[in-house]
Amino acid sequence: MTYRKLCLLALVAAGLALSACKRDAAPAAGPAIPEDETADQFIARVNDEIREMYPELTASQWLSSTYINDDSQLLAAKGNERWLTQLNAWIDQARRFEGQKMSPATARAINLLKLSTAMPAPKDPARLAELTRIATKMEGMYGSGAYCVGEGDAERCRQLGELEDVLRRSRDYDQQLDAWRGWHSIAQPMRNDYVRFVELVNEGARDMGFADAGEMWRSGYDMSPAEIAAETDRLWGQVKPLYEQLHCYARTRLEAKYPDRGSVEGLLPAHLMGNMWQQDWSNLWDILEPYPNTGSLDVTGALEAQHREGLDKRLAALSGLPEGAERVEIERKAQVDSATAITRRAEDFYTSLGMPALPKPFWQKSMLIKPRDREVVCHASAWPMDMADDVRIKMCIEPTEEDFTTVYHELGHIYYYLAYEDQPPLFQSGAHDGFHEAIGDTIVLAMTPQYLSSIGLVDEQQQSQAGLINSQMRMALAKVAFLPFGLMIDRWRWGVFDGSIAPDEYNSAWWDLKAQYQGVAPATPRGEDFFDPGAKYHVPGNTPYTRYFLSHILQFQFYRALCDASGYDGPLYDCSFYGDEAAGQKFWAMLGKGASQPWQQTLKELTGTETMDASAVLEYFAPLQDWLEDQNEGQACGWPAAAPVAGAGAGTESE
Ligand code: X8Z
Ligand code: ZN
Repeated sequence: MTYRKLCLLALVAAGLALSACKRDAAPAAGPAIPEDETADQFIARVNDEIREMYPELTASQWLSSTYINDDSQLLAAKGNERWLTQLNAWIDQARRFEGQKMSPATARAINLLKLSTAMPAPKDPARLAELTRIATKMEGMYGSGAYCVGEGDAERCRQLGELEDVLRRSRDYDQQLDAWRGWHSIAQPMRNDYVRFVELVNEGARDMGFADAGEMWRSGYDMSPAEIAAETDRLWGQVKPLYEQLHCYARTRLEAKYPDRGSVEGLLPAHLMGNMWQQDWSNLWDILEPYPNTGSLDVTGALEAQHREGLDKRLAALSGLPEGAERVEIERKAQVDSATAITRRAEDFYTSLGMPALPKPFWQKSMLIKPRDREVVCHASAWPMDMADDVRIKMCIEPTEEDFTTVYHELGHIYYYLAYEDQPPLFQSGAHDGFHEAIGDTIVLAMTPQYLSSIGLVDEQQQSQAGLINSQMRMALAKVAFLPFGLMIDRWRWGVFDGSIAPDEYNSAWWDLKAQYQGVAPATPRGEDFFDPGAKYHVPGNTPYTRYFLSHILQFQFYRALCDASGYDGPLYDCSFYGDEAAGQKFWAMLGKGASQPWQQTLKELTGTETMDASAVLEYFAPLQDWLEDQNEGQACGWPAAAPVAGAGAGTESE
């Protein structure tokens, strides 16, 4: 597997650490290297060594993400240190073969080896160790971050989940602002660490022959770094008009809901979008639903009702109502029941396509709910622990639509791992990282209102224009709203890595990009005493983000191809291939290829084309786009491209 890809699963976050296979040998010197080995033999040896080291690495990472404390962090940092040292040694050894004849598969594997971490480490051992300590520390700070108010006995602390609940449910302007600012305060102390982190990964990238870490990230796409950057611009150009219509519609509705403060000089106020990062606007359904009372699509309401029913059943089975610790115990059990039922439901979609049931270790070892007694990184991830059947997810599942679809997303990663487990380790990753992110989301697109009603989550749907627009809006709030966010995070990091964004401009550049791409602004000043990028998991977790932008284009291409494979012949948005084994076989065949060939070839085998293309996105949302254009008629759509001065950059207000 390429470790880079694992990050999507959280490991990359820490830079994927492998432990040394010989405990008592200094990994840099390592076991004796056969002097006369060929390039093919070298890659075979590296693959063997990875297989052997891997479980120890993932175990230390899993432990530190599911039980954050000083000890687990020490072990995770050390594990990473050993792995990155070993990786540097392998990359050094590979230099012997430069310019030599070798099989295309071996050349590909050597290239993947060089790109296998998102956290290139300096050769200098002290600075390498410093890097792994900082990375582990930042992820721990994010996982255990809490916003506290009051003092002494009156102190009340809330973590991300509770603060997100406020944005999800409250429509009180000030409560939302307080929750949004509260969460962002946890990132302020990360700023200096992040500055140092950037220096260290850049040194590592340069040691490997790249200009900087951003160029290294852009080198993993079977095309030049400049070409993939241009591809993302091209794809954004295709979907931008659709996003602008959605933005315009949302702004009009927000301005009506919050008179005089529903927008910030034409931009959407960051704290009012129902989501901490404004990447998914689904929670604003109450404000943005096009046709209220037209067949309910309230999946969260249905999941909550199922959860309450489960709890009531457990309580009814007891004699008398439990109190105190006993009551808490019952509530925990009901929470596990609900999370397990959601995960079983997602598994059922995959098995309906002919894919295997999830292996036993998945059910024994996954973390499905937030533990009460320790700090964990709640951000969802999927883990291949041993390159075989020990696959797990780590989530803090709540009965909400967002978590429901995230479980389907995570199982996409899990089924990818299972499908490519027979590939050599260096090919055990996605065709590119956007592919890995797109698998589960392709399934989410197939979760049509008809599918949701077939599993009892929404009422039977009447066919009508209003119902169609409602269901398109539901999908657009998740998928279209995401697109500019998927792009701007790495626009910021590419700039940070190449030095065009200096440390004393981190926050202002962040809000300029938020304004430019998303048309979003903070309602109160966010000067350089803040470090708002650090409040998004993937920044302290060091997970590249362009993958999600690409995934949000690719998943529509995959979806269209699988609909075609199932023999479907209607409007794209109405297709569900649930239960279709022909579609399943085609999908599984693609997953099984892993990274063994250029992604263009893999894409061609599934979709018939070698290019990423947003035409399927536009085809899918054509009815909504027409409707939005109608709704927005007469409005001055669009927004100023820079952050308003009052909103970002200039202010120095602190909390
Ligand atoms: O991080 C994730 C997944 C794990 S790979 C939960 N996602 C991005 C995010 O939450 O920011 C999925 C969509 C975008
Ligand atoms: Zn993912």
